Amino acid sequence: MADTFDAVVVGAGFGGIGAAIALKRLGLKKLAILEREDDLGGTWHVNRYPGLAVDIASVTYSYSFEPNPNWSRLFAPGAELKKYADHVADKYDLRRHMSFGAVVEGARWDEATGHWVVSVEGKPDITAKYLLTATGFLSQPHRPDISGIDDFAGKVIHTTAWDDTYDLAGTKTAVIGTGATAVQLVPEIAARAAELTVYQRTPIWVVPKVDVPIPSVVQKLFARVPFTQRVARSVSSGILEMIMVSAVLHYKQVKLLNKGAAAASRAFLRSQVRDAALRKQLTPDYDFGCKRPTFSNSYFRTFTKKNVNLETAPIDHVTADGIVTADGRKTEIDTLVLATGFNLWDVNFPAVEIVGREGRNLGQWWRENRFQAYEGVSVPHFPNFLTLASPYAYSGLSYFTTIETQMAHITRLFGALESRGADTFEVTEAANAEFLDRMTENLADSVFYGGSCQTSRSYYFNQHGEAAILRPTSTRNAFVEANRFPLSHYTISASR
Ligand code: NA7
Repeated sequence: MADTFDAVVVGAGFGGIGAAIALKRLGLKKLAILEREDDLGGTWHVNRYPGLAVDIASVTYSYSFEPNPNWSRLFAPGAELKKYADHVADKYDLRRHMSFGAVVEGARWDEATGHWVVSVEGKPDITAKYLLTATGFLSQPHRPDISGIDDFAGKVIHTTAWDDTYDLAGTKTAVIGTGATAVQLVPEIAARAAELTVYQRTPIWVVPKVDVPIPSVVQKLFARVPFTQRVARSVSSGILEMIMVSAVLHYKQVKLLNKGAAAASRAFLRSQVRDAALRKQLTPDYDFGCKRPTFSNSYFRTFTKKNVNLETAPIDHVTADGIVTADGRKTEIDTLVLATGFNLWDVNFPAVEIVGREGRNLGQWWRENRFQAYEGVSVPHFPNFLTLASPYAYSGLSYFTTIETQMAHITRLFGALESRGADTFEVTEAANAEFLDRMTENLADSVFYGGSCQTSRSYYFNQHGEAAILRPTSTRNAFVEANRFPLSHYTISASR
């Protein structure tokens, strides 16, 4: 067996980086950050498709304790996020803890030694006192199981494996999928390809993106007077809290807000598309927020271009040179772009096999019972384990809200271990059950249950029909609980 670590963090994206910063601040020194890709940055390293950008304003989509005055736009392009991840990893001296190409196969709690044993493909097992998985929500690409797809003779690209060397100019391209990725990518492909056909199964709500370059005078102001950037963050977060949290999770209380967002999207569509039939095809028949809403100024308008065709007939099969829809029509293509998103509920909760106390297998247990995690981070029967991509962990506001509440949780919990001279924690069954009950009760107020989501095919819903990703509370509540949860919710002990 190789080295023993204080903690193993799985994943070197923003979640893993945040967790590692929290652990280092707590004084844990022997850290191993294991990353399956060949560099850090998570989704911002993997995704490189044209048009990639944040759709949460950058002042909000970043660590509050590490503001970046240099964002070039209100909504930074993807490459700047990767650069920011590099900067933060370097500043907090995390790179030396990172191993790339380290594919974690699984981890098992060893009761006898009070350690996690982590198996990494092709390497000796490593052990650690604590295990934190920061494997992200959208990290297992979904390749659609469409008949004939493997026989396609042209170029196939999944959006998570963009081929920078492939020239789209003059191509006859098809894009399958109309999620947030397609909303960014479709206008870019339309500008290059000779013909573009977009296969839409479910339309998506799109609202305008108030995006402008950030002038250098503002960048300088942010750098010299950080307070000004904090104000900008508060304003942007406040607006997002209304659109992404209140309108969705507090639907019952503020239905008007939700209906207003849908009306704004419809009006925006009217302003971009004159053709009523096309507008109808692009208009969702489910409520705003059932599926993650998106932001774009160019997506709708793209479908009015001569070289772009929206196809809403279901795909029947793919041939060597085209796509045939259920009504027997064939569109000839030479390039097939799969903007088909990610598989969350079958393979990503958890992303690697986790076996806890008395052989409890987390994935199996979640599927046979309900998906659950106390405060979105811990699970009974899994001592010294924090699962950061968990049910009810995701703040609707920004992934960084999720990360920073989790950092606060880590800090409070490990602080308690330290002050009690303890080294082992496990959330109690009672605290976990109370949290799950409360989340379930809160969800009754959300658009997921109060609105009409049946036709949305949203990844927010799992195989049990539960919308078990978003934490159905305000962002403020998430922070308050992360900083003040009763320590009695954990069993805290010393192993020897
Ligand atoms: P999403 O939002 O999961 O979108 C995937 C899209 O692909 C969606 O429109 C799907 O249609 C479509 N899809 C998937 N499989 C098929 C098949 N078999 N046939 C036709 N269409 C299919 O992923 P994204 O990458 O766009 O966005 C992910 C997140 O990244 C986003 O929410 C932001 O948080 C950032 P469906 O809706 O299932 O009918």
